[in-house]
Amino acid sequence: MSILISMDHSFATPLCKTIENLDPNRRVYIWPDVPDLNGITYALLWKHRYNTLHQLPQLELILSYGAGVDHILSDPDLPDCPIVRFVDPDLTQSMSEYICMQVLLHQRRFLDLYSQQKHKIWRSIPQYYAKDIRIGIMGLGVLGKDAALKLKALGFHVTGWARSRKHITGIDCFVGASEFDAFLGQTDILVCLLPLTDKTEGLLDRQLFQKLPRDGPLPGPVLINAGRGGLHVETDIIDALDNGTLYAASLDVFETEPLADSSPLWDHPRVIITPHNAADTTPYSFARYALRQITQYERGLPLENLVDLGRGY
Ligand code: NDP
Ligand code: OXD
Repeated sequence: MSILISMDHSFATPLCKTIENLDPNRRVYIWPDVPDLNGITYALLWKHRYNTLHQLPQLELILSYGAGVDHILSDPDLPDCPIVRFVDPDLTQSMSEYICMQVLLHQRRFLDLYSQQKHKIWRSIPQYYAKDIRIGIMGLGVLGKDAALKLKALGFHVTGWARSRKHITGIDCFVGASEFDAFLGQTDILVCLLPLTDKTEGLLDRQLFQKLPRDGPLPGPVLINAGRGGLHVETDIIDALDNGTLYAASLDVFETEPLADSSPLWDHPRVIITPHNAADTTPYSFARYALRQITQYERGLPLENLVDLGRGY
């Protein structure tokens, strides 16, 4: 009943130590240093090396070190076993902090104010009340719902969009393709917290940006993407920023990570870039979570946060 950790060593080493401290009887190995591949029952994965999992004939359970599982599901050699993704209150709080921070920066026109500061310009820029800014959140799962409620508490007008109907007090919820345009049509700041699946890939493109209204209080629509880079089309974002279809963007995730030095996004005056760390998993919180899931599994109890392979998230 040994555990394999397959991810970058900067995460794997502290994770391994933490699991060993929490459960000294558990054997834990870091790929590829595994003496007996037949003894591995559990795999903890983050961007693992593809086409290696078939070497683990006794593998029974996969745990994703992240909330997103696209990095696992795109392995062409995925074994037929349950996959549990990471859900954690601290991760959720971190994401909501990031989303609220980005929304507030754009609501208060921080990019323009900071640009003025760099040129020693003392000039008032119009400020608008939160209640007059419409935030639309794509994805009302664990992260999207929490961000929606926190933005609502800050006073924003918040709507959300998901695959299935949601009932969240104070949030107008839209569902599916049939209500997508109505949702976009009343969104000044678009926040994306969707998973990357075959249905969501490339969704944030020029056609979508053109559906965002231009009559809000801000100089134009704003995009905040903290889901996955595969959800957006970077050339379309740059064009939309340059031709005024979008006013500004905050991006935590990119088509290719790390973002290439040559990307024009780096130097764009109305883009805020963060290096995919809106909400980081910590080895301590993940070790506790993984051991809890494994213990439940060994006791025959239900696993939490199982991935639906059909839906892809
Ligand atoms: P959940 O699975 O809890 O929520 C996903 C939401 O997206 C659900 O509301 C789901 O709808 C909706 N959704 C999925 N597919 C569609 C679709 N085709 N059309 C409309 N809605 C859809 O995930 P989390 O909230 O926990 O995480 C979301 C994503 O955030 C992760 O997959 C990951 O990619 C990203 N992430 C990024 C981090 C970062 O640091 N940048 C950190 C953590 C996560 P329904 O509720 O109806 O199923
Ligand atoms: C995640 C992430 O999916 O950090 O948890 O991107």
